[in-house]
Amino acid sequence: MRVMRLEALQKNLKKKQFSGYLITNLNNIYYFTGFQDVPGATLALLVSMDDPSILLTPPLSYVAAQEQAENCVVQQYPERGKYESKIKRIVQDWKAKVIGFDDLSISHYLNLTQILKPIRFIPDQDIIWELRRIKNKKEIELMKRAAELTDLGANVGMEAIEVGIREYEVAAEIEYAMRQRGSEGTAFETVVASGPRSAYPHGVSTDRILKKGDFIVLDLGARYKGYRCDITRTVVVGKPTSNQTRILGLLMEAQEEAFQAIREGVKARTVDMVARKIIETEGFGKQFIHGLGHGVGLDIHEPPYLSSKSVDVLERGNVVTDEPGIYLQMGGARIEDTVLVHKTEGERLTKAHYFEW
Ligand SMILES: [Mn+2]
Repeated sequence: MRVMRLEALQKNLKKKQFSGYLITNLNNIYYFTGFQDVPGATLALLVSMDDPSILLTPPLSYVAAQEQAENCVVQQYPERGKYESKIKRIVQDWKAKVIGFDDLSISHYLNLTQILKPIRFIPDQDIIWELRRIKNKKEIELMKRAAELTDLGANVGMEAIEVGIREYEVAAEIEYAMRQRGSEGTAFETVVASGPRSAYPHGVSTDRILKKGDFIVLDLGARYKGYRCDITRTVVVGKPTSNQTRILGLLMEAQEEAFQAIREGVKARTVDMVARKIIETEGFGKQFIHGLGHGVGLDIHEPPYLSSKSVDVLERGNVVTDEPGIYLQMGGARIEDTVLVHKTEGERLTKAHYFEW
């Protein structure tokens, strides 16, 4: 399976007339080799047209990479300063003119350009996203497991909510429950945003104490074998006001209508527009301050993007979020599910119930 990915990448390189490609993004390295290193590790996967690919690792990662990485030869660089000179030696063997890359830091880019003159380094991530945005059967299985763990976290979070406890206590309950069943940490920083803080779309969690009448936005996700998931539920502590009921009802309608529009071949911006129109008609257009959704996979935000400016078209095997939100001074609300795109419909991977009010 991963061999096929590498071959597909090489085909794309040929089309774009690159002599080779330099991968440093750890999720991309995992995607092509099956080897997942710790965040912050400095690795490089060098993919050429003809020679076997080479995975370059620091000594700390070398043994694990040798055991786990498929479809490549693993080599180590002895110390931090030797990383670029090792890349230089490999690339010179390719007799390359133009090399594509996914994610070089500016300093690595400048150094490599300098020491490998006249070879040109060209950033091109599309070449990889073209592959990664379509999930295969195995990836979908992993994402469904991540979704089950995410649902569990959402349910535990909703049940934990009560007057008098702090946001971080709810976050801790959510994360413990997911981790205890096999989530690798979280897909992203857990959001428990209450009262006025619910107006921050990425409000993480603080020591604020939950009060009666607060909107509470729970935005969370699990991670399983590298694959992430994303869910948001908004609940009210105690009895909601008619205004809160109205906003939550409107979001549910917008989210459901957009969900019904999801299928292969539909423009991502059309799906965004379906939800946006419903919210605009009720006068909250200006308070829906972000795009409707984003792709999810090894990254929590990845192509395709569902927004009014997106040029993406949905394809079978995309996994995207559907998450309209309304953010008012008094507090905000958002409802989100992660959805798998099929030929004629979408499939909600997250299924945690909506709070009843
Ligand atoms: Mn999201």
